[in-house]
Amino acid sequence: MDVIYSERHRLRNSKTELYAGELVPPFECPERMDYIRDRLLDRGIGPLREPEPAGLDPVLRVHDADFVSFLETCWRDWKAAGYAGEAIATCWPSRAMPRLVPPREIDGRIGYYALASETSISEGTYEAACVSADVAVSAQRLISGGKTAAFALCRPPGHHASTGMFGGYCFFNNAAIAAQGFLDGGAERVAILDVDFHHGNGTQEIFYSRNDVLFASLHGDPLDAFPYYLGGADETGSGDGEGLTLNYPLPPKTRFEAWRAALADALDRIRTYGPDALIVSLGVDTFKQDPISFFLLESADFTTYGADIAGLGLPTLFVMEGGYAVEEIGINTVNVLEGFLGA
Ligand code: SP5
Ligand code: ZN
Repeated sequence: MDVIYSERHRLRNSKTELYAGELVPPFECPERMDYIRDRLLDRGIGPLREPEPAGLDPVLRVHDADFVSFLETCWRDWKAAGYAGEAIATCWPSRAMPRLVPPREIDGRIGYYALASETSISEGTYEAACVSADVAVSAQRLISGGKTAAFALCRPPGHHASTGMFGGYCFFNNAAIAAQGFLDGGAERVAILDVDFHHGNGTQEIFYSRNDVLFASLHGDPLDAFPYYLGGADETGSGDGEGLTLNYPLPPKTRFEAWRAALADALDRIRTYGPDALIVSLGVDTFKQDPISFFLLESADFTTYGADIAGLGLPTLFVMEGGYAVEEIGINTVNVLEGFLGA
């Protein structure tokens, strides 16, 4: 399976994450990619190819221009304000003050565009986010050109990023950009299956009222897990998109048997929808030892569900999302691909 990868993900090298009331080294760190790349090479999955620069056009098909421009200038403006640390949002338009006008001042601007405060912006963040989008677009174009599968080894991840918000370690929604790329390349319908532990709130928001993309997500119940304020089973899409958003919130300590039953339902719904291509938002933070999640999948389970996904028989683009038990992230990610290839 072709893998698209760029070393330039290292440009995303934030030193701080606001976690448990402290600034700690981010869970979403460059070393994650080293474990995955090394495991791909060990298992002979490849070749690894560099992305082609695609420019901002594919990004702007999904994201608001003012949001993209905020990400481009955030770090410069933060430094210009004379602040010592990385850029962190501390104030938002919340329920009681929903004035949706982007402020001029940088603290107000970053809060306007942030969905959470754990994700610091620092030197190189925007550039890395652009390369990550390029990785997704290059992999999508391989499949549009006739390949049956590809792995976009994206970093930073994307599924929490909505049309105009970053957070949850995400800036541009790589899976959504790829989905739009398939449609712009002639596909009529695309399905996105999000198996990351966290709900893909950004992807859901982007396609919520559209009938050309089905979005299905298995995740920790938002009453118990980040991103908390989206991802309920009662969110099913609106307007033309009614019935095309499918959420499977699952409780703490969910084991593979229950998780796999939800996956089987999602796969049935995707089969019925009849998409031209499938995108898998591939987070492996469902692993039992993930430091910030609460499902109990074992390494062998990843192989099993990779084969389940292959059962759809669709052209399939895997897009890397989360997964933070860094020692095992390579094994679990590659197990999904091997399960898929071996089925
Ligand atoms: C792409 C992705 O997986 N993003 C995840 C972002 C999660 N950020 C918030 C982490 C908060 C962790 N809280 C854990 C509580 C454990 N008791
Ligand atoms: Zn996640």
